[in-house]
Amino acid sequence: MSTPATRAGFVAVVGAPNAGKSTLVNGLVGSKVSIVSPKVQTTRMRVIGIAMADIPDKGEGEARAQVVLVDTPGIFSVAKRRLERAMVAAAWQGADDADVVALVVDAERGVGAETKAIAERLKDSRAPRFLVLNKIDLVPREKLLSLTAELNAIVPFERTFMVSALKADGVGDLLAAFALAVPAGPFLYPEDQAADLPLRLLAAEVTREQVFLQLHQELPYEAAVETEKWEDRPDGSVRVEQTIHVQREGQRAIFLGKGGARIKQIGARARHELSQMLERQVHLFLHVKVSERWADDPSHYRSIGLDF
Ligand code: GDP
Ligand code: K
Ligand code: MG
Repeated sequence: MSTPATRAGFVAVVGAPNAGKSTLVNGLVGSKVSIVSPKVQTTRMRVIGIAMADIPDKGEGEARAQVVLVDTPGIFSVAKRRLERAMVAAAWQGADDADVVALVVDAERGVGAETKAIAERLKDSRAPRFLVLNKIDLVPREKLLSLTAELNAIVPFERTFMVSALKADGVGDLLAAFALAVPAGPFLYPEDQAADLPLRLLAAEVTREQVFLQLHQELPYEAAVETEKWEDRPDGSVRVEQTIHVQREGQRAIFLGKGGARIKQIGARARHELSQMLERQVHLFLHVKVSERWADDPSHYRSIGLDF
């Protein structure tokens, strides 16, 4: 027996608030990943779920696909200041870098201002566009057809899917289509990490946010946070170990602060934020490490979700 072929890629999930994106991602991933929305908007794409699919592979047996679902933080910001505008531009760049962009629309609500604005912007996207009409359990079929026409008049979609994320209706077909739309190639994330990867990345972002808040302009752009261990404990709590990578010994001293006061403060705030988001007790351990060349190796950006 030969090893099955593999496929892997990114699907950007975009759509107005409450369209059902999180519900859909949970359905695609198949297990309940806590999808939370941190305030931080520093990344261009954020992994929100990883779905694995078995698909027929051009008559030659089965292929396994890893579909990495990302959102693009910042797309909704009303960009007034230069930095905000830059972040929104970067968010859209993230959508363009994906292998597929899926626009999720609440079919009961129809095309509101936000959906319209996103659809307009998708005109410039190089990635293939999939339209996902969600909440079909709430609307008659005729409405779905007119909605499809209305959206396709704004920007042509390659494919249209009608699903109920809540009732898991049509979600399997959508996953199979994503799986066939991502390129052939090796998995992007180790399978044994795939389940908690979004949580690892989230935890890294939460700590990074505290670094930004507490160190102000001092140096944080050069620092990166990596979640190295994620351990679910039998009592329902989680033990998280993270490394803050800095580039010089002097930076390490700034992070630690007098008698370690600063790192303790960063850790305490990050732990608090994270346990609120996850709704469970968190034990957080932070290490500060001088990794001079760490920031030069692009594979590290992927591992921490900074950029792709
Ligand atoms: P997001 O803001 O796009 O992530 O949307 P959420 O996934 O948080 O969903 C917003 C609301 O719509 C929640 O109350 C969901 O339960 C509900 N919802 C999502 N999908 C469906 C669906 O297929 N049918 C119905 N009836 N409700 C849905
Ligand atoms: K929501
Ligand atoms: Mg959501």
